[in-house]
Amino acid sequence: MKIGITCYPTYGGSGVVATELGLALAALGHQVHFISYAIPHRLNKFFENVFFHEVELSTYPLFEHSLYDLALTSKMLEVIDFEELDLMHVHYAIPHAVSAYLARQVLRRTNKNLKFITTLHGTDITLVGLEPSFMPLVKFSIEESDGVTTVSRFLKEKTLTNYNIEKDIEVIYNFIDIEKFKPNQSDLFRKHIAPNGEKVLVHTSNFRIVKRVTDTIRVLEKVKKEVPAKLVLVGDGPDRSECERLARELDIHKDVVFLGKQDGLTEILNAADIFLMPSQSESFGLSALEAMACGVPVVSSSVGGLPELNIHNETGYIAEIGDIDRMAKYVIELLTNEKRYKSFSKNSRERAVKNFDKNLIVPKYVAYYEKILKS
Ligand code: GMT
Repeated sequence: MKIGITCYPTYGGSGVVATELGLALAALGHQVHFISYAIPHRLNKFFENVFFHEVELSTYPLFEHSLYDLALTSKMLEVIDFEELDLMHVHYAIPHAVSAYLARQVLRRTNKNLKFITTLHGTDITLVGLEPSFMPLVKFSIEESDGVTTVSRFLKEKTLTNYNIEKDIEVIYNFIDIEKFKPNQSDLFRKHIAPNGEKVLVHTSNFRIVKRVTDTIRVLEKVKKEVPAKLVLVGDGPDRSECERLARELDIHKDVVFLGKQDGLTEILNAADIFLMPSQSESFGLSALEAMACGVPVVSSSVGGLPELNIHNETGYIAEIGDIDRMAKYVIELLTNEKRYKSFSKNSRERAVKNFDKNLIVPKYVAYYEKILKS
């Protein structure tokens, strides 16, 4: 197949999933054309069957705000025409599904048929999509998509109920490269971060308020009263300054390591004992899956799709949003019970391998593409 993929290229898990999916499809022999305003950051070298088309934004004195949605539509039309795409697969509803819809309508004028599939990832449904100015368009573009997938059962339910939609939605879970994200014995990074044998808690995110990163610092404060521990925070975003401030206020800043944005995630995860995900909203939790694949148990909140990923008392623990005491209690319990820790660590890796391996999930997308193309 010749597939066009549009995603947010530089920010967040939806872009990671879209890029890894495109690369996996290309490795299977499909031709993949990424269409976006910047090159997705995991497309950092030459890959056979992968092409990138940059959406250029024209400036004109009248256009005080950039017309990205329209420029994206035009670029889609150009690529669909020149490259004879079979299908567009857009990730994140706003504005990508709307642009794909527009492209399809334009093509209908010339009797050309284009199918487009929308994958919903999270806040496009649970947060920003609900804003009154976006809601009608999100509903419309979902209803008009030839196929719709969500990354969890939770997100499917939310889509149907929040937008009052009646449509077949396919749940296709996020996936992981289990050969890349795997346990390894190298302890170089751990020695650097925790030179005195402290336990290591890790959190990675884009530091948006919705991630509740400050909770990880409050959890560390409580854990440290029982077990010597460090907290490694990976990523950057709006809430980082508040986190830095809080670590100082609680006088634990020497034990909180802010690494900023990092590419070498597997080394960091392999130095971790526990992964923390205290989010206020999380449709799936891709970074928790990355940790699990490295054999790191997860202590998370109970929101959204997290219980579909992190199984309470098996791969980690789940607590109510903001219940710092309980999260800290769970962390201490795991860090002080070696037998339980080992079994949770093994279960985490096994769950990632059995349920979320790229080689299991990518064929589900291929089968879905074929189904939609035939419909
Ligand atoms: O919806 C978002 O906040 C953006 C999106 C992203 O680009 O990071 O995140 C969502 O998609 C990820 C990949 O499918 C999921 O793993 C995240 O759980 C989800 N984020 C939220 O639901 C907050």
